[in-house]
Amino acid sequence: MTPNRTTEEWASLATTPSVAVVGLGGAGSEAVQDLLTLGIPGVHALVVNTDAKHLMSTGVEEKILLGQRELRGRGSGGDREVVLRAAEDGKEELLRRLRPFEIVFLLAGLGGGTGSALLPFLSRELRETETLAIPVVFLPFHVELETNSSRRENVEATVENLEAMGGLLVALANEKLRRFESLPVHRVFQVRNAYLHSLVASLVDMVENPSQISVDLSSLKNHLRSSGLSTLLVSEHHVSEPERLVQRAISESMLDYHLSAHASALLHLEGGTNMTLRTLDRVLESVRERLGEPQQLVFGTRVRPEPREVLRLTAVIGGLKPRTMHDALKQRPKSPEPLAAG
Ligand SMILES: Nc1nc2c(ncn2[C@@H]2O[C@H](COP(=O)(O)OP(=O)(O)OP(=O)(O)O)[C@@H](O)[C@H]2O)c(=O)[nH]1
Ligand SMILES: [Mg+2]
Repeated sequence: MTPNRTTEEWASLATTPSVAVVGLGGAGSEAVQDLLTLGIPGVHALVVNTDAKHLMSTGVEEKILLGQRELRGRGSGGDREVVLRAAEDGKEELLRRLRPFEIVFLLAGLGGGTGSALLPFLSRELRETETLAIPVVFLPFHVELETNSSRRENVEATVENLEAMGGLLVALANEKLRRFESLPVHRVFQVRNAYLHSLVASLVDMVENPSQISVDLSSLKNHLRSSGLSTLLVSEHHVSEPERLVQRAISESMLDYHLSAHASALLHLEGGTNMTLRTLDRVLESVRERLGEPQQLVFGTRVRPEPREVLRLTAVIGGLKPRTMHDALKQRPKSPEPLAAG
Protein backbone atom coordinates (compact mmCIF):
# COMPACT_ATOMS: atom_id res chain seq x y z
CA MET A 1 0.00 0.00 0.00
CA THR A 2 1.18 3.54 -0.74
CA PRO A 3 1.76 5.39 2.53
CA ASN A 4 0.32 8.90 2.86
CA ARG A 5 2.96 11.31 1.64
CA THR A 6 3.32 15.04 1.83
CA THR A 7 3.34 17.13 -1.35
CA GLU A 8 7.09 17.66 -0.87
CA GLU A 9 7.68 13.90 -0.66
CA TRP A 10 5.72 13.32 -3.87
CA ALA A 11 7.66 16.10 -5.56
CA SER A 12 10.97 14.50 -4.62
CA LEU A 13 9.81 11.08 -5.91
CA ALA A 14 8.35 12.39 -9.16
CA THR A 15 11.43 14.15 -10.48
CA THR A 16 12.20 13.74 -14.16
CA PRO A 17 15.24 11.71 -15.26
CA SER A 18 18.47 13.70 -15.20
CA VAL A 19 20.12 14.08 -18.60
CA ALA A 20 23.58 15.24 -19.71
CA VAL A 21 25.09 15.95 -23.12
CA VAL A 22 28.84 15.41 -23.10
CA GLY A 23 31.15 16.63 -25.88
CA LEU A 24 34.32 14.55 -26.37
CA GLY A 25 37.15 16.20 -28.32
CA GLY A 26 36.82 19.16 -30.71
CA ALA A 27 33.83 18.23 -32.88
CA GLY A 28 31.87 16.82 -29.92
CA SER A 29 32.43 20.01 -27.91
CA GLU A 30 31.30 22.20 -30.80
CA ALA A 31 28.14 20.15 -31.13
CA VAL A 32 27.36 20.57 -27.41
CA GLN A 33 27.84 24.30 -27.82
CA ASP A 34 25.31 24.32 -30.71
CA LEU A 35 22.82 22.28 -28.66
CA LEU A 36 23.06 24.86 -25.88
CA THR A 37 22.56 27.70 -28.35
CA LEU A 38 19.41 26.00 -29.66
CA GLY A 39 18.26 25.45 -26.06
CA ILE A 40 17.88 22.20 -24.15
CA PRO A 41 16.24 23.21 -20.87
CA GLY A 42 17.07 21.06 -17.88
CA VAL A 43 19.84 19.18 -19.68
CA HIS A 44 23.31 19.41 -18.19
CA ALA A 45 26.24 20.13 -20.55
CA LEU A 46 29.87 19.11 -20.18
CA VAL A 47 32.92 18.96 -22.43
CA VAL A 48 35.98 16.71 -22.16
CA ASN A 49 39.14 17.25 -24.18
CA THR A 50 42.89 16.79 -24.18
CA ASP A 51 43.20 20.21 -25.84
CA ALA A 52 43.25 23.04 -23.26
CA LYS A 53 42.98 25.79 -25.87
CA HIS A 54 39.84 24.27 -27.33
CA LEU A 55 38.38 23.87 -23.83
CA MET A 56 39.12 27.49 -23.06
CA SER A 57 37.44 28.70 -26.23
CA THR A 58 34.17 26.83 -25.71
CA GLY A 59 31.21 28.55 -24.10
CA VAL A 60 30.29 25.34 -22.25
CA GLU A 61 30.98 26.05 -18.61
CA GLU A 62 31.76 22.63 -17.23
CA LYS A 63 35.02 21.26 -18.66
CA ILE A 64 37.38 18.38 -17.98
CA LEU A 65 40.97 18.40 -19.26
CA LEU A 66 42.43 14.91 -19.64
CA GLY A 67 46.05 13.77 -20.06
CA GLN A 68 47.66 16.89 -18.67
CA ARG A 69 50.75 14.95 -17.55
CA GLU A 70 51.58 13.41 -20.94
CA LEU A 71 50.01 15.89 -23.35
CA ARG A 72 50.32 19.19 -21.47
CA GLY A 73 46.97 20.41 -22.82
CA ARG A 74 48.10 20.21 -26.43
CA GLY A 75 45.57 17.66 -27.77
CA SER A 76 46.36 14.11 -28.81
CA GLY A 77 47.29 14.70 -32.45
CA GLY A 78 45.19 11.70 -33.44
CA ASP A 79 46.80 9.25 -30.97
CA ARG A 80 44.08 7.05 -29.45
CA GLU A 81 46.51 5.11 -27.27
CA VAL A 82 47.67 8.17 -25.35
CA VAL A 83 44.03 9.24 -24.88
CA LEU A 84 43.13 5.81 -23.51
CA ARG A 85 45.96 6.08 -20.94
CA ALA A 86 44.68 9.53 -19.98
CA ALA A 87 41.13 8.18 -19.73
CA GLU A 88 42.28 5.38 -17.39
CA ASP A 89 44.07 7.98 -15.24
CA GLY A 90 41.00 10.22 -15.16
CA LYS A 91 38.44 7.42 -15.01
CA GLU A 92 37.43 7.98 -11.41
CA GLU A 93 36.71 11.65 -11.92
CA LEU A 94 34.94 11.08 -15.26
CA LEU A 95 32.63 8.49 -13.74
CA ARG A 96 32.07 10.55 -10.62
CA ARG A 97 30.85 13.41 -12.84
CA LEU A 98 28.78 11.30 -15.26
CA ARG A 99 27.31 8.52 -13.13
CA PRO A 100 24.75 10.73 -11.35
CA PHE A 101 22.88 11.23 -14.65
CA GLU A 102 20.27 8.75 -15.81
CA ILE A 103 20.81 9.45 -19.52
CA VAL A 104 24.15 10.58 -20.95
CA PHE A 105 24.54 11.47 -24.63
CA LEU A 106 28.23 11.13 -25.60
CA LEU A 107 29.08 13.20 -28.70
CA ALA A 108 32.22 12.91 -30.84
CA GLY A 109 33.47 13.40 -34.38
CA LEU A 110 35.38 10.28 -35.37
CA GLY A 111 38.86 10.44 -36.87
CA GLY A 112 40.85 12.36 -34.26
CA GLY A 113 42.36 10.75 -31.16
CA THR A 114 40.37 12.23 -28.32
CA GLY A 115 36.74 11.70 -29.35
CA SER A 116 37.43 8.38 -31.13
CA ALA A 117 39.09 6.89 -28.03
CA LEU A 118 36.83 8.36 -25.34
CA LEU A 119 33.52 7.49 -26.96
CA PRO A 120 33.77 3.67 -26.74
CA PHE A 121 35.71 3.89 -23.47
CA LEU A 122 33.01 5.90 -21.68
CA SER A 123 30.13 4.04 -23.32
CA ARG A 124 31.51 0.77 -22.02
CA GLU A 125 32.22 2.12 -18.52
CA LEU A 126 28.79 3.75 -18.19
CA ARG A 127 27.00 0.64 -19.37
CA GLU A 128 28.35 -1.09 -16.26
CA THR A 129 26.27 1.40 -14.26
CA GLU A 130 22.58 2.36 -14.15
CA THR A 131 23.21 5.25 -16.57
CA LEU A 132 21.87 4.91 -20.11
CA ALA A 133 24.80 5.95 -22.33
CA ILE A 134 23.85 6.99 -25.87
CA PRO A 135 26.88 7.42 -28.17
CA VAL A 136 26.42 9.97 -30.96
CA VAL A 137 29.07 9.89 -33.69
CA PHE A 138 29.79 12.14 -36.64
CA LEU A 139 31.35 10.14 -39.46
CA PRO A 140 33.91 12.20 -41.39
CA PHE A 141 33.63 13.17 -45.05
CA HIS A 142 35.04 10.51 -47.39
CA VAL A 143 37.72 12.84 -48.63
CA GLU A 144 39.18 13.06 -45.09
CA LEU A 145 39.56 9.28 -44.99
CA GLU A 146 40.83 8.85 -48.51
CA THR A 147 43.77 11.12 -47.82
CA ASN A 148 44.68 10.15 -44.27
CA SER A 149 45.23 6.53 -43.28
CA SER A 150 45.67 7.11 -39.54
CA ARG A 151 42.38 9.01 -39.46
CA ARG A 152 40.71 6.12 -41.29
CA GLU A 153 42.21 3.66 -38.83
CA ASN A 154 40.85 5.70 -35.89
CA VAL A 155 37.40 5.79 -37.44
CA GLU A 156 37.27 2.10 -38.33
CA ALA A 157 38.49 0.90 -34.93
CA THR A 158 35.91 3.06 -33.14
CA VAL A 159 33.06 2.08 -35.43
CA GLU A 160 33.82 -1.61 -34.94
CA ASN A 161 34.00 -1.18 -31.20
CA LEU A 162 30.68 0.64 -30.98
CA GLU A 163 28.77 -1.67 -33.30
CA ALA A 164 30.00 -4.71 -31.37
CA MET A 165 28.82 -3.13 -28.12
CA GLY A 166 25.21 -2.90 -29.38
CA GLY A 167 22.60 -0.73 -27.64
CA LEU A 168 21.35 2.65 -28.77
CA LEU A 169 23.72 4.41 -31.16
CA VAL A 170 23.19 7.56 -33.20
CA ALA A 171 25.47 7.86 -36.24
CA LEU A 172 25.34 10.91 -38.47
CA ALA A 173 27.34 10.75 -41.70
CA ASN A 174 28.88 14.04 -42.80
CA GLU A 175 28.70 12.73 -46.36
CA LYS A 176 24.90 13.09 -46.11
CA LEU A 177 25.40 16.83 -45.66
CA ARG A 178 26.43 17.15 -49.30
CA ARG A 179 22.82 18.01 -50.06
CA PHE A 180 23.57 21.35 -48.32
CA GLU A 181 26.77 21.91 -50.26
CA SER A 182 25.94 25.50 -51.22
CA LEU A 183 25.98 26.58 -47.55
CA PRO A 184 29.15 27.79 -45.78
CA VAL A 185 30.93 24.92 -43.97
CA HIS A 186 30.15 26.06 -40.43
CA ARG A 187 26.47 26.41 -41.35
CA VAL A 188 26.46 22.85 -42.69
CA PHE A 189 27.63 21.53 -39.32
CA GLN A 190 24.97 23.69 -37.67
CA VAL A 191 22.30 22.06 -39.85
CA ARG A 192 23.50 18.64 -38.68
CA ASN A 193 23.58 19.81 -35.06
CA ALA A 194 20.03 21.17 -35.39
CA TYR A 195 18.92 17.70 -36.50
CA LEU A 196 20.81 16.23 -33.53
CA HIS A 197 19.02 18.77 -31.31
CA SER A 198 15.64 17.45 -32.49
CA LEU A 199 16.75 13.87 -31.70
CA VAL A 200 17.97 14.73 -28.20
CA ALA A 201 14.98 16.97 -27.38
CA SER A 202 12.44 14.38 -28.62
CA LEU A 203 13.95 11.50 -26.68
CA VAL A 204 14.23 13.56 -23.50
CA ASP A 205 10.67 14.84 -23.90
CA MET A 206 9.38 11.30 -24.50
CA VAL A 207 10.77 9.90 -21.24
CA GLU A 208 10.39 13.04 -19.10
CA ASN A 209 6.80 14.05 -19.65
CA PRO A 210 3.81 11.89 -18.87
CA SER A 211 1.62 10.76 -21.77
CA GLN A 212 -1.73 9.07 -22.26
CA ILE A 213 0.23 5.93 -23.08
CA SER A 214 3.63 6.62 -21.55
CA VAL A 215 7.03 5.47 -22.66
CA ASP A 216 9.19 6.03 -19.62
CA LEU A 217 12.90 5.51 -19.04
CA SER A 218 12.40 1.99 -17.67
CA SER A 219 10.43 0.87 -20.71
CA LEU A 220 13.05 2.39 -23.00
CA LYS A 221 15.83 0.53 -21.16
CA ASN A 222 13.89 -2.75 -21.23
CA HIS A 223 13.23 -2.35 -24.92
CA LEU A 224 16.90 -1.68 -25.64
CA ARG A 225 18.04 -4.71 -23.65
CA SER A 226 16.38 -7.04 -26.13
CA SER A 227 16.84 -5.02 -29.32
CA GLY A 228 20.52 -5.43 -30.24
CA LEU A 229 21.97 -2.49 -32.13
CA SER A 230 19.40 0.34 -32.23
CA THR A 231 19.07 3.88 -33.46
CA LEU A 232 16.92 6.93 -32.89
CA LEU A 233 14.81 8.62 -35.57
CA VAL A 234 12.39 11.57 -35.37
CA SER A 235 10.06 13.30 -37.77
CA GLU A 236 7.17 15.71 -37.96
CA HIS A 237 4.41 15.74 -40.54
CA HIS A 238 0.92 17.08 -41.14
CA VAL A 239 -1.80 15.17 -39.29
CA SER A 240 -3.66 14.51 -42.54
CA GLU A 241 -0.92 12.13 -43.78
CA PRO A 242 0.25 10.16 -40.74
CA GLU A 243 1.80 7.37 -42.85
CA ARG A 244 4.35 9.84 -44.20
CA LEU A 245 5.89 10.18 -40.69
CA VAL A 246 7.78 6.91 -40.87
CA GLN A 247 8.97 7.58 -44.41
CA ARG A 248 10.17 11.04 -43.37
CA ALA A 249 11.93 9.82 -40.23
CA ILE A 250 13.85 7.40 -42.40
CA SER A 251 14.70 9.72 -45.27
CA GLU A 252 15.76 12.57 -42.99
CA SER A 253 18.10 10.38 -40.96
CA MET A 254 21.74 11.00 -41.77
CA LEU A 255 22.66 7.38 -42.40
CA ASP A 256 21.17 4.49 -44.39
CA TYR A 257 20.44 1.81 -41.83
CA HIS A 258 20.13 -1.80 -42.90
CA LEU A 259 17.36 -3.48 -40.96
CA SER A 260 17.25 -7.15 -40.11
CA ALA A 261 14.12 -9.11 -40.98
CA HIS A 262 12.49 -8.63 -37.57
CA ALA A 263 13.54 -5.21 -36.41
CA SER A 264 12.04 -4.00 -33.15
CA ALA A 265 10.43 -0.60 -32.71
CA LEU A 266 9.58 1.70 -29.87
CA LEU A 267 7.36 4.51 -31.14
CA HIS A 268 6.02 7.62 -29.51
CA LEU A 269 3.48 9.78 -31.28
CA GLU A 270 2.56 13.26 -30.16
CA GLY A 271 -0.34 15.25 -31.54
CA GLY A 272 -3.30 17.39 -30.53
CA THR A 273 -6.92 16.72 -29.68
CA ASN A 274 -7.58 16.05 -33.39
CA MET A 275 -5.35 12.93 -33.32
CA THR A 276 -7.79 10.01 -33.63
CA LEU A 277 -7.46 6.28 -33.11
CA ARG A 278 -7.54 5.94 -36.89
CA THR A 279 -4.47 8.22 -37.04
CA LEU A 280 -2.59 5.89 -34.67
CA ASP A 281 -3.62 2.88 -36.76
CA ARG A 282 -2.33 4.51 -39.92
CA VAL A 283 1.06 5.13 -38.30
CA LEU A 284 1.26 1.55 -37.07
CA GLU A 285 0.26 0.17 -40.45
CA SER A 286 3.00 2.15 -42.14
CA VAL A 287 5.55 0.88 -39.59
CA ARG A 288 4.53 -2.70 -40.40
CA GLU A 289 4.88 -1.93 -44.07
CA ARG A 290 8.45 -0.64 -43.62
CA LEU A 291 9.72 -3.03 -40.95
CA GLY A 292 7.64 -6.12 -41.52
CA GLU A 293 6.00 -7.36 -38.33
CA PRO A 294 8.46 -6.12 -35.68
CA GLN A 295 9.49 -8.78 -33.18
CA GLN A 296 8.87 -6.29 -30.45
CA LEU A 297 6.69 -3.19 -30.66
CA VAL A 298 6.22 -0.63 -27.90
CA PHE A 299 3.86 2.22 -28.59
CA GLY A 300 3.14 5.44 -26.70
CA THR A 301 1.12 8.57 -27.42
CA ARG A 302 0.69 12.02 -26.01
CA VAL A 303 -2.27 14.27 -26.75
CA ARG A 304 -1.67 17.98 -26.26
CA PRO A 305 -4.65 19.90 -24.90
CA GLU A 306 -5.38 21.74 -28.18
CA PRO A 307 -5.77 20.65 -31.82
CA ARG A 308 -2.46 20.41 -33.71
CA GLU A 309 -1.65 20.50 -37.40
CA VAL A 310 1.55 18.56 -36.92
CA LEU A 311 2.27 15.10 -35.54
CA ARG A 312 5.66 14.26 -34.13
CA LEU A 313 7.07 10.73 -34.17
CA THR A 314 10.00 9.59 -32.01
CA ALA A 315 11.21 6.10 -32.94
CA VAL A 316 13.84 3.77 -31.52
CA ILE A 317 14.46 1.14 -34.17
CA GLY A 318 16.36 -1.97 -33.07
CA GLY A 319 17.81 -5.08 -34.69
CA LEU A 320 20.05 -3.08 -37.01
CA LYS A 321 22.59 -4.98 -39.04
CA PRO A 322 26.16 -4.30 -37.94
CA ARG A 323 28.56 -2.81 -40.52
CA THR A 324 26.05 -0.06 -41.34
CA MET A 325 28.62 2.58 -40.45
CA HIS A 326 31.37 0.69 -42.28
CA ASP A 327 29.24 0.73 -45.41
CA ALA A 328 28.55 4.45 -45.01
CA LEU A 329 32.29 5.06 -44.95
CA LYS A 330 32.89 3.03 -48.09
CA GLN A 331 30.15 4.04 -50.49
CA ARG A 332 29.76 7.49 -51.82
CA PRO A 333 25.97 7.83 -51.82
CA LYS A 334 24.77 9.32 -55.12
CA SER A 335 21.41 10.34 -53.75
CA PRO A 336 19.83 10.02 -50.31
CA GLU A 337 18.62 6.40 -50.23
CA PRO A 338 15.80 5.28 -47.96
CA LEU A 339 16.32 2.63 -45.30
CA ALA A 340 16.45 -0.77 -46.90
CA ALA A 341 14.60 -3.56 -45.11
CA GLY A 342 15.83 -7.07 -45.80
N1 LIG B 1 35.65 20.77 -35.83
C1 LIG B 1 34.66 19.96 -36.23
N2 LIG B 1 35.00 18.77 -36.77
C2 LIG B 1 34.02 17.94 -37.16
C3 LIG B 1 32.67 18.30 -37.02
N3 LIG B 1 31.94 17.27 -37.45
C4 LIG B 1 32.79 16.30 -37.82
N4 LIG B 1 34.04 16.67 -37.64
C5 LIG B 1 35.16 15.77 -37.87
O1 LIG B 1 35.50 15.22 -36.60
C6 LIG B 1 36.71 14.53 -36.72
C7 LIG B 1 37.47 14.59 -35.41
O2 LIG B 1 38.07 15.84 -35.21
P1 LIG B 1 38.25 16.47 -33.76
O3 LIG B 1 36.99 16.46 -33.01
O4 LIG B 1 38.91 17.78 -33.97
O5 LIG B 1 39.28 15.43 -33.08
P2 LIG B 1 39.49 15.19 -31.52
O6 LIG B 1 38.51 14.19 -31.05
O7 LIG B 1 39.52 16.51 -30.82
O8 LIG B 1 40.91 14.45 -31.48
P3 LIG B 1 42.41 15.04 -31.42
O9 LIG B 1 42.32 16.50 -31.76
O10 LIG B 1 43.14 14.22 -32.44
O11 LIG B 1 42.87 14.77 -30.06
C8 LIG B 1 37.39 15.13 -37.91
O12 LIG B 1 37.41 14.15 -38.90
C9 LIG B 1 36.48 16.29 -38.31
O13 LIG B 1 36.48 16.49 -39.67
C10 LIG B 1 32.34 19.58 -36.46
O14 LIG B 1 31.20 19.95 -36.28
N5 LIG B 1 33.38 20.37 -36.10
MG1 LIG C 1 41.10 17.93 -30.83
